[in-house]
Amino acid sequence: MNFEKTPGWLDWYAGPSTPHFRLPPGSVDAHCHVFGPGAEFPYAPERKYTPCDASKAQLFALRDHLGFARNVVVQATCHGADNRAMVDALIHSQGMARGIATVKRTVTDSELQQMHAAGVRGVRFNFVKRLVDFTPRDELMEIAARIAPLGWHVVIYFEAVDLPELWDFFTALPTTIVVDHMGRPDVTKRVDGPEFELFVRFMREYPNVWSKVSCPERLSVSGPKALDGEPGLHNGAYRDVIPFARRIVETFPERVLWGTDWPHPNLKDHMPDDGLLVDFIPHIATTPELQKKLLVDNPMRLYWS
Ligand code: 0GY
Repeated sequence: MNFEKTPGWLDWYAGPSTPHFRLPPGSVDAHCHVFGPGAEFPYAPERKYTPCDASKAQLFALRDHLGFARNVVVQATCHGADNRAMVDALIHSQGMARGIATVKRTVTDSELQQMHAAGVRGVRFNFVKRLVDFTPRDELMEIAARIAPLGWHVVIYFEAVDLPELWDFFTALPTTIVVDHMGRPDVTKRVDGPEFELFVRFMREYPNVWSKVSCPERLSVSGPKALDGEPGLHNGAYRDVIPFARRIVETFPERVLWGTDWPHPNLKDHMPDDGLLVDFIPHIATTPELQKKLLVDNPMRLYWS
């Protein structure tokens, strides 16, 4: 089947630079996706965008190029609840990838068991309205109760303004919770203002809540340009995101994860060079101890123990 990507959609960056920052041995890219290829794994009819293809082989080549050892492949909304492309990537990873699935309440126990055997360790609940249709909360709670006995967790994706309304649902979930991209803070607001304070409170009061401190390219308003106007992360690119990510890394060093978000769905202004994104890490995790927790110890504990 042939798919035309959504107009305005940028392709992922071919030929990423070699990072200057040397990742600690055994580092995990804990948030990335595979897209299709559409001819082999068709995109879901209910999808809100059609991506460019991004295969498992291309993901594994990027992993090796950047110096990561492992991946956590997160089911993207363009594949709906058809997890075949993600599971296929896990099966061909020689144990070096884990997965996060999207399931409906109709999923059978044997399907969950098969996904577990392939390396799936969680489900994703997406509340970003431009990406998915509404799913009733009781349906999601039922799914959470089904996956909890497997030792899986729930990954949640939402916008900061929606946290108050989602609070009661999130805090009732029976599993570990992993928040994508720090709950998408509005980085034009203060890092100690009420909106981000609520997110910090969420993590402080609920020790089962973890956060990915990923996606500066998605959250930034100052953008990829460094202070001297050149693209590059050594001199101020995505600088408006740094205080937010650093605060979370330093306050909750045992409950943070990092990922490239390759192949970067829905980016229309610029496509980041993944090598330069890796060079962003020491700006938000500023010591070797914090870097090892973020990139190795925490993801290994959550996904491989
Ligand atoms: C991300 C972010 C986005 C998309 C998805 O599953 C998806 O389609 O997660 C986004 O558009 O912000 O983490 O990949």
